Amino acid sequence: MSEELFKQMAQSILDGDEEISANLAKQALEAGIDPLEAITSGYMPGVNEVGDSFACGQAFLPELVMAGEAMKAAIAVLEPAMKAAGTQRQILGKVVLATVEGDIHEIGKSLVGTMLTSSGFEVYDLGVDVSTADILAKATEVEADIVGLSALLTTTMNNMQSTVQALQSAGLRDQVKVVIGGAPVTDEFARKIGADAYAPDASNAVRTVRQLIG
Ligand code: B1M
Repeated sequence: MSEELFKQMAQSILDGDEEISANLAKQALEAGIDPLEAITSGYMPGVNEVGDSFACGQAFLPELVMAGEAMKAAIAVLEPAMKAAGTQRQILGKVVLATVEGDIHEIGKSLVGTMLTSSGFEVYDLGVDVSTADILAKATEVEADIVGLSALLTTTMNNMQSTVQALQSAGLRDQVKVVIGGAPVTDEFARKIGADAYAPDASNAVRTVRQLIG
């Protein structure tokens, strides 16, 4: 049954249909399907297919926008269940999270934020297109344990390095660990720019942050 639902979820993203994607998310919750599983096995294949079609010129910006909106509508339904699943009451650490400057992709970053919140972290989500100066200011203000950076564009991933350097120059690098992620980012890139870790997806981000905080 979930296989059929997952196919319909992917199709709702391909069709850019917010109403159907949200309804399918409700059906998944009613059927007791894990919300993260619904995102990963249901909606993500759809969003990846739209991305691939866009890359080879078979889909255009409006389709990309509609797919993003349909994905957000589904996540809005699933999010409360993800947060409720977190039973942790004690704050495990403070995370300042942002999509780097020049980049407005928010869905993956927000998903990482939701998962971290539901796992017991205090998350300061600064949003998208956030400058290095703003990230540094917030990390200093809240005495962050972790700075989490997301980038979806090959052109903006380099802005992650300036944050690592700014933390270094401010003398905070020993206190604050940097975790990076997003489609074009790799483990090798994380090492190259001096970040502490790379996480390929939201659940790995939680695991990685837990390990870094010890
Ligand atoms: Co854009 N876009 N987009 N887009 N978009 C991509 C990224 C692209 C790969 C599509 C393609 O060509 N195949 C391509 C980038 C190519 C490249 O650089 N190599 C691209 C492009 C080119 C663009 C524009 C330049 C298009 C244009 O204007 N001509 C433009 C850029 C605007 C800008 O940022 N300045 C643009 C705009 C948009 C929309 C606004 C229309 C929309 C975003 C809507 C929104 O976020 N509100 C959009 C969308 C939807 C996509 C795709 C289709 C889907 C992204 C997404 O939301 N995925 C994307 C293609 C693709 O990814 N296959 C594409 C779902 C999300 C849950 O996954 O974000 O990967 P993701 O997050 C994952 C992991 O990566 C990881 O965990 C998440 C959950 O598992 N992760 C982290 C993410 N951040 C993390 C941080 C961590 C750890 C893990 O630690 C802190």
